[in-house]
Amino acid sequence: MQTHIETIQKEFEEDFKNCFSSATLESLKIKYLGKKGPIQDLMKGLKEASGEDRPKLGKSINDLKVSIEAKLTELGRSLIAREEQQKLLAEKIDETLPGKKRFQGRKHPVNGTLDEIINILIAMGFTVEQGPDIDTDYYNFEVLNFPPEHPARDMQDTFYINKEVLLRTHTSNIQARVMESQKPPIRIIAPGKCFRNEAVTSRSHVFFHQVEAVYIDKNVSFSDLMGTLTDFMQKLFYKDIKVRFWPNYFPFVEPGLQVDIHCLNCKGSGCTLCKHTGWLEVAGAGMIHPEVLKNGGIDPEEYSGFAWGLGIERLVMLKNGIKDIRLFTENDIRFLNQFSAI
Ligand code: FA5
Repeated sequence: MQTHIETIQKEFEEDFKNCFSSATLESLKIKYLGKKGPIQDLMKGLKEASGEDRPKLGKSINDLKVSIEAKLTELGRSLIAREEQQKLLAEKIDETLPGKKRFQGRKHPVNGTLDEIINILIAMGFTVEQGPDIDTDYYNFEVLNFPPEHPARDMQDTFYINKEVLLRTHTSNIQARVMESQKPPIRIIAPGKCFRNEAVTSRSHVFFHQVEAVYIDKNVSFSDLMGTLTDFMQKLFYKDIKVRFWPNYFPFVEPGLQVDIHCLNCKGSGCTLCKHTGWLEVAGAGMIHPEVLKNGGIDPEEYSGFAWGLGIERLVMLKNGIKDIRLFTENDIRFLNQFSAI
C-alpha cells in the first residue's frame, strides 16, 4: 500500500507541474480529492491493512491528502491572482483616449415655440384645453356652421377615415366642446395637430399645428379680439411688430378676419416665404357666429365671443428665418441641432 501511496504522489506531482489554469486546477481537485479519487480508495483499502501497519499507513494517506490540498489551495490563489491581472491588463483603460461624446436631446423647434406661445397666453388669463386629433364631421364642420355639401368645406381639404370620422382640419373642433362643457366666462386655448389633404409647398403642409383661442363673456367686442391678438404678437415677437387684419370668410365667425404679420425674414422687402408681399398669413379669427353659440347652448343675446386659430409652423418660420415648412418634418439633425438645447 505504501508503494501505491508513493505512486499516487508522483502522479500528482506530474499533473501539478502541468497545471496552469484554474480550470485544470479544478479537474485536479476532483481527480485526487473527489469521492471516486485515489485518496478515497486508499482510505477504503486501509480496512484491509494489518492492525500493526494501519496507523502508519493512515498517517501516510492523511499526509498525502493534506499536502495535495495545501498545494492545490496555494496554486489556486496564485492562479486567480494571475488571471485577474491578465483580465485587468486586457481591459486596461487608456486615459489619454478622447472621451465618448454624449449628444444632448433638444426640443423640436415647433414644440419650443408652442411652449412659448402657451406660456404667454396662460399669463394673459387663458387656460389650456385639449381636443381630439381624430374627430367627427359634426365637431369639425357641422356644429361650426358648415352644413353637409356646403362649398365652404372646400376651404379645408379633408382626410376622411369614413363618412363620419376624419382627421381634424383645424383646432376649431374644440369650440363646441368647450361651450357644451363650460359656462361663460370662457377663456381657453387649445393647441394641437391639424391635417389637410393639400399640396405640400414651402409654406403649407399636410400636417401642421394650430393654437385655438376662445373667449366668451358679456360684451366681448371686436376691438377685444384685435387688441388681444396684437398684444399677443408683440409679446411673442417684439413691441413694434406690424400686425395686419383683413376681412375673411369662415362660416363660424361673423365678421371673420385673416391675420398677417410683417415678414421678419425680408423685413417687408419681399421673399419666397412671404410670396414677395412682405406679409405672412398666420391666423384666422373673428367674432363667434350667433348660430355657433346657440349650437353650443349659449344665448347669443346675452353673450358674445371671439375665436382665433394660429398657425404655429409659420410663426416658428418667422421667428427663426426658416424658409421651408418641410424642414420641420424631415428630421435632418443638421437643421434640428441649430435650435437651443432644452
Ligand atoms: C382655420 O383653420 C380656422 N379654423 C381659423 C379660425 C379659428 C378662424 C377661429 C376663425 C375663428 P385657416 O385655414 O386660415 O383657418 O388656418 C389658420 C392658420 O393655420 C393659417 O393662417 C396658417 O397659419 C395655418 N395653416 C393653415 N393651413 C396650413 C397648412 N396647410 N400648412 C401650414 N399651416 C397652415
